[in-house]
Amino acid sequence: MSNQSSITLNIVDPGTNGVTCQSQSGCFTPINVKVKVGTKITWVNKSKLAHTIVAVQGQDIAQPKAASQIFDSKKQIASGDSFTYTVTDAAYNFNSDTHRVLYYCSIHPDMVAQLVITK
Ligand SMILES: [Cu+2]
Repeated sequence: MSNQSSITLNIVDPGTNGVTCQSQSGCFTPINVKVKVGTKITWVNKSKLAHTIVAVQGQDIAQPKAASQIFDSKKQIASGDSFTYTVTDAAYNFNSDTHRVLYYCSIHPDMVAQLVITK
């Protein structure tokens, strides 16, 4: 997947594929994706609820704090809508030891997923 120039990730309702928004592994599907700098990511909201997509400071998923300078959908993504972000060097360097960026939904903070960024 890391060599694709664009990928699509889905946001799905609880129960689909056995996942649930009540757990940290819910809704963002897949929850762990390897991407290269320059890859265009499109998240498609296939769930019935509106969500946001916001990068998280550091690796603390228990009390996620927004890192809006990395990426932030800013507004709610309604059911059927999508949000697009192209992976930057800033994201690659954000957690310089791991090159991982966590992100979450600020409306449902248990929705957490991860990008593993390569060059
Ligand atoms: Cu949400």
